[in-house]
Amino acid sequence: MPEDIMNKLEIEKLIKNEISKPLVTHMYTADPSAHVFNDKIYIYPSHDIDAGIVFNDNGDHFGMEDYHVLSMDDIDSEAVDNGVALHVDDVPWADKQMWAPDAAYKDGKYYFVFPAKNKAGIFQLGIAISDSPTGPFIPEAKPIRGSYSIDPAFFEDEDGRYYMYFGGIWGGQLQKYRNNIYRETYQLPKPNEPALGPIVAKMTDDLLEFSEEPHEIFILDEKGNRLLEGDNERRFFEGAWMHKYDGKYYFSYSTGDSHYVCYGIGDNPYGPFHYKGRILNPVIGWTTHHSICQYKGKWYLFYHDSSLSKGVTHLRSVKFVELTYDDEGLIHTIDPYCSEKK
Ligand code: FUB
Repeated sequence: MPEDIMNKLEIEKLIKNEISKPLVTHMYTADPSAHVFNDKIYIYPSHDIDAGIVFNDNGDHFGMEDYHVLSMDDIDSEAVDNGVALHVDDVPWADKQMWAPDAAYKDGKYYFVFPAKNKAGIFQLGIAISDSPTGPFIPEAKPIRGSYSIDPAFFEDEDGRYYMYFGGIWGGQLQKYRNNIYRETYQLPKPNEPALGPIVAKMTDDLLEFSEEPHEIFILDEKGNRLLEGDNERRFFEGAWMHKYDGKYYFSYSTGDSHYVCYGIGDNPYGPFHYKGRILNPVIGWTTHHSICQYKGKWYLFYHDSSLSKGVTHLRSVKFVELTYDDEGLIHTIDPYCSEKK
């Protein structure tokens, strides 16, 4: 729901019916990646600021400079801001735009992963490590070799293997790559051509590198064909997330310019994933971004909207709501401004 088609009155009306409140209100937060570590909930969000850059389709107005980790002792506890966990000035290779991050735990260490533009203006993904889930995180000197684009998300499978999902089109630069190679001349496919898929790679045991060439993921329609670029209410745009439910792999993502969070189901971490529907209807603001996590036997959707800033696209707030499945394992669509589930 772009800013320009929503007036202030419409925004106020939606806010009155919002199904959840911002987790914190003393700063703007977005792109929440939620995890349970040591029975507590940790949320790894972007830290939105007003960098004074006007809205454009390249996302230059998302000029974030640092990260804070939020934590909650229980699902109904207040969220605590644990201060600056990583700043762009401390990352030798990064120049600007600290976008949607994630984190994973392995062998006593916490691995924070984040995208940022390097000095040449190209997005890459970096890792930073800490003994604590809240940081501060010490960044590696270089980005992950062979990494590109935005929105990295870790996934630990039940066999203990870790994967990383990433990618985003438009400002996320994924359209500039084919088979992991960058070319300035590469563009988005035509509307009647298959859309670009998100990317996945298995990680090395130390979680610092890809252990294989990254693969493109295919999301298929009901006939088994790849979703087309012109199918912008269903095709992948950015914000990849993976979770497992009842033995199946659920790949979820944002459709960007049509503002949905959607998902597909597959039999393994590489897909293909069969498109199943919408998880979240459009929120106030242009972007939508989510994560899904299980806590004490229930599932939760973490997401953001621009309610606190009354619709300012780049000033968002992290929220959460319970997520439920039907008997077939399909996710009930959530309307963020009406508590009734469909
Ligand atoms: O926060 C900057 C960008 O906006 C993220 O990387 C995207 O997923 C979108 O939420």
